[in-house]
Amino acid sequence: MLINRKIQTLDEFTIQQMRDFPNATGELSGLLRDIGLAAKRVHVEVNKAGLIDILGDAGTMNVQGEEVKKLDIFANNQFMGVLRHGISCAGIGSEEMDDIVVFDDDISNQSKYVCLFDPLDGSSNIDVNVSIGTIFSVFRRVSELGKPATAADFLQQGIKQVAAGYIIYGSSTMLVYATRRGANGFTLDQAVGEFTLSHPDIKCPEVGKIYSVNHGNFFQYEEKVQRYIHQCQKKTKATGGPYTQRYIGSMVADVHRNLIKGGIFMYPGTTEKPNGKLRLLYECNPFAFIVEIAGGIATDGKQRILEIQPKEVHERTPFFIGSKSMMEEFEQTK
Ligand code: AHM
Repeated sequence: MLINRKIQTLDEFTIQQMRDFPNATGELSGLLRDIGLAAKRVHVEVNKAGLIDILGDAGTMNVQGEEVKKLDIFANNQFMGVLRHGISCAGIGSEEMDDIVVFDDDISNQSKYVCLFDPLDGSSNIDVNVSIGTIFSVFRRVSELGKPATAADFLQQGIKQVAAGYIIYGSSTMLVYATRRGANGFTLDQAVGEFTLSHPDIKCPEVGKIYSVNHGNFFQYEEKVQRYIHQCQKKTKATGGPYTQRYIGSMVADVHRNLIKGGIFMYPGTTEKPNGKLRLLYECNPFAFIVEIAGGIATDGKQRILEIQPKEVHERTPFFIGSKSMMEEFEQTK
């Protein structure tokens, strides 16, 4: 039988990367393998969503006061489960849970990483068969190894992330993750149930033509944002405008598209919600890390997302992210 050695699985890729570091313990590869496993389980359920009665509201509210869908709970339990039973993670924070969960057992207390995740982002799109995603962020603990993880392990600046990634459950299921060495994308080969390297060394195009924002909130945005949106709609030789507007309402899908094709995604503050909707730790930090590694820029409109010192795990921030030249145009808008 012919074996196509051009195909590289997620596990092969992470192990190969690890071999370049003689002191690596393999914990990060293990953690990524665990995340890949949970992602495959969620992929299966997402694909069954129209067939079985897993759709609909679970009848509870999450800590943000939003309706929880059943699939959110399923995804949360899968990611928490694999990380708890793995050997690489000392604790987790989830967008679906009020507080961090410290695993506090002999193996977990020896683990050097903690993980934060949004198990199912864009969940309002589940019922209508639109792409949704999982977002994750990995930090090295600052607390003492051998003891339980602490809140300080989770409340680190985004710049300290060791790895960050997302899974998009779309026309195909893809896992993209970045470390300081680069951003790489893996597509799930459903025939064999493996994530395989399909998008090596992702670079965000420096110039893009897509802008993504919720236009319904236009009159609630600050004037600078309104002026920039108008700028995006103008015909100019310098920028190649007008740009194309695309907004799915699933950040994973919106930012993924802009990362691959070039573009800017904005979730600004509004008069009603000055800090916007998106969570710094669960949504913005991981994407800021991935997009910066791929050559793009991410800010809250004033400062780099990755330099914000978080005060609490559920805090929100305005979010602007995308291609370098478009982000610079936005920053220069008066
Ligand atoms: P959700 O997971 O409760 O659906 O909320 C997160 C999503 C993001 O994926 C998306 O960018 C944003 O909410 C869209 O919000 P809006 O409908 O206000 O534009």
